Amino acid sequence: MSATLRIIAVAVLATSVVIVRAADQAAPTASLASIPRAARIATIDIKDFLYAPRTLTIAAGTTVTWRNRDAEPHTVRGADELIRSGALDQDETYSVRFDKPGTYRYGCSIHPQMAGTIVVQ
Ligand SMILES: [Cu+2]
Repeated sequence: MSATLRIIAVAVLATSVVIVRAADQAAPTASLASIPRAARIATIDIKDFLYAPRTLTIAAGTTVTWRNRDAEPHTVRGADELIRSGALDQDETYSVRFDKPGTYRYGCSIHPQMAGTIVVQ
């Protein structure tokens, strides 16, 4: 390969790397609408008798999973059947998919001081 060809080959390779990097960086700015429904997930930890985060804002279609990190059992109960877990022992989970926009308040039926809110946009 001549010196000129070698320089051209290196230039083409370098350009390819730049294009791939630009595509990678564009991904995080994708709008919510372009994310497949199946990919919309969120997690709430139950720890130290608190739901964390206490208020969670999500897009419609998101599945929320609560995980009990405490040794004590907890529940996740809303005003109706949509949010109605049984007692969750340590490391047990409970999931609900939220399809309708609105504000959903819930709490623990065992410990009335525990409260959380899901805002579905
Ligand atoms: Cu509880």
